Amino acid sequence: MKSKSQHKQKILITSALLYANGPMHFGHLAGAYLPADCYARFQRLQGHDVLYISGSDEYGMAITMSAELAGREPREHVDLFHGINKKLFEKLNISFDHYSRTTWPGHVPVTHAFFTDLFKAGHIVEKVTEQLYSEKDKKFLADRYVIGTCPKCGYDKARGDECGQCGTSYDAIDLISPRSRLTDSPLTRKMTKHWFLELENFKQQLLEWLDTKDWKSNVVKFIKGYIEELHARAITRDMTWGVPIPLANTEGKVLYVWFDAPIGYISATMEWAQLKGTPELWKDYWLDPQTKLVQFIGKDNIPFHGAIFPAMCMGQSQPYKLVDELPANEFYKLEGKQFSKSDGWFIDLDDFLTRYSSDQIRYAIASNAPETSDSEFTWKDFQAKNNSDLVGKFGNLVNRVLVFAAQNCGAVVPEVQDPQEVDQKFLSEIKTLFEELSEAYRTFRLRRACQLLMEIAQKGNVYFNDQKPWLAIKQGDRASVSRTIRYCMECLRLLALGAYPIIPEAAEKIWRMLGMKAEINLQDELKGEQPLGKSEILFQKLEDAAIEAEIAKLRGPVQEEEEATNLITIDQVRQVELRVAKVLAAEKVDGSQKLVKLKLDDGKGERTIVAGIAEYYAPEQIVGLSIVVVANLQPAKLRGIMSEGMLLAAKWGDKLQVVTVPGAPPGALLS
Ligand code: B3M
Ligand code: ZN
Repeated sequence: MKSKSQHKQKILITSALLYANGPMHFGHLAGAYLPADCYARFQRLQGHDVLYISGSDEYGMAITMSAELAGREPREHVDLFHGINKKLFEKLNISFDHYSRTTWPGHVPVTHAFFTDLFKAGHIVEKVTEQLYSEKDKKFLADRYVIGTCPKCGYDKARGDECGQCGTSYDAIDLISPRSRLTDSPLTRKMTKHWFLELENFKQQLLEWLDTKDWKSNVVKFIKGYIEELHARAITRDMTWGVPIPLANTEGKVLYVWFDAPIGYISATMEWAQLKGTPELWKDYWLDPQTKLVQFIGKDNIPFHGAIFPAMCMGQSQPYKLVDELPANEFYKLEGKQFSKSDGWFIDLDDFLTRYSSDQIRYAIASNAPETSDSEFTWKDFQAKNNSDLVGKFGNLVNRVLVFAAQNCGAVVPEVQDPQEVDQKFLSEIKTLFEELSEAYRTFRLRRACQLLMEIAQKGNVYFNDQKPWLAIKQGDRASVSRTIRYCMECLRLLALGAYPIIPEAAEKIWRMLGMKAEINLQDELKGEQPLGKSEILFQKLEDAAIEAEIAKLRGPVQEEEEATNLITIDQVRQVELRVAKVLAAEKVDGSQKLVKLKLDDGKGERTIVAGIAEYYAPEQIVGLSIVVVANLQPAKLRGIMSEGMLLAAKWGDKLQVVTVPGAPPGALLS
């Protein structure tokens, strides 16, 4: 992979800063971390001077809301998840040179310097404007505390800062019918003072800069459209968790998280340099036009990386690097739906990694990476990729060659005398594929890289089969055996180097099994007679039963998770009065498919309830049962009948079963 002719380049790689408000999931991994890590590993193999930086995004409402929900102070909350995510990244072999956090003290002065430069140059101005105010909570609500209808696409659950459906980013005040996410109450507009970044000042410069980029066409198009409509945006918020505003009389207000977060890339690099004992070294990356800045993000972060942060940098007195490559990935879903911790639709990575290796998930994601359109994790695909590619092609070649060599070649790398045309042809073919593979990594195409890797492995398998070394052994043709095995080992060496960006653990194992002394990064050549290391199986087959169990689990714990995020107190539980009631009579409600009217004995007298169980129970089946009702529910009229309570029933799939307590007298209290 190392090409001797090219010069050593400084490559600064960043992955979007992950909100420290929950454990990361495959969706994050697929968007901003795995592709960046593969790229970093590839460029290190190329011999470049790579610096790979990321960290936790720890301010803003994504944090305060999630902390509130969990009953923690924001500080405790981010400490917890920063730690959890940092460990997860380690387990997944994401090779950051530094993983920082925006709450480290060194982040404040550089953020202030950004603000002050922009302020002095007249790009930040103070305005008194209308903001969304909640009469109920007696405070201004912005961004994530607000939901409403997207002004662009009409999605009715759009967030206050950007639309989850079409990706447009806007100010909360632009939402149609805004409501509080906390209380669902409608919001009004009220005057308050804020500071605005006059983004239209940078419009021309941004457009000219963008013209020099040959990024994915949809990304360029999106950014262009965004720049065309650039307007001043508030960069301060009415809250206390955040970077203070470096101006007098700004109590109760802080900088908007999207103002400070991208500056976090720079402050993280400063922290890295400080920890290394060379505090000025960050400048070699951020202030040197020779450095190549590559920023990996998910598509929902395009406006800030492709327009707003570049504009912020253009307005600085120091010559900060602008992004050179912006590999923005589409969404990676889970079995067809977006990963969402709050909706309980996710896979616990920590738990996942107790049963599967990081290489297995890295390969599954890379081979199905959301590069040009959304893609998804499915358990079936995970199993298929593991069994057919990692076990069937890749692992199979490694194993058969090394086991054969251990048994028949004295457990060393065979020396070759006079290679034949077929051997040389094989080597040249896999080298060509290997060049293509390098090109795929260079151009951010991990799906293609996985295909090429498997093509190389398959070429190796075919060559081994065709050369039949097991027959040559029987015929006493040692020279042929040595040639075949040596060329297979050359193939394994290339496979290890080629696989290293995606499945580094397996690659390093192959390296050791080949008996290489130096680390894989040094890309040693094989030497004849070099003793092989101990060989081991790289990947295990995943059985159907195990995968079926995983799929079943995905549906199960989802509900548990949902409940866990909405914990209530024992007092709240006690407010609900559950009582046994005996069904005296039941009849279908006229004109309704679903409703049944029940006459009950609740221990004190008779009451009527209307329940949606007609599709599951015939009226006569339910008469005589001792059911459970919520006895203190406010009465409500259903189809003109006053319903005084509701019954409890379990619903799953297309089944429904009413909860009964056989033998309990009417009126008995449940607790
Ligand atoms: N934390 C948004 C997100 O997770 C944000 C990225 C910041 S990058 C400077 O989508
Ligand atoms: Zn929208």
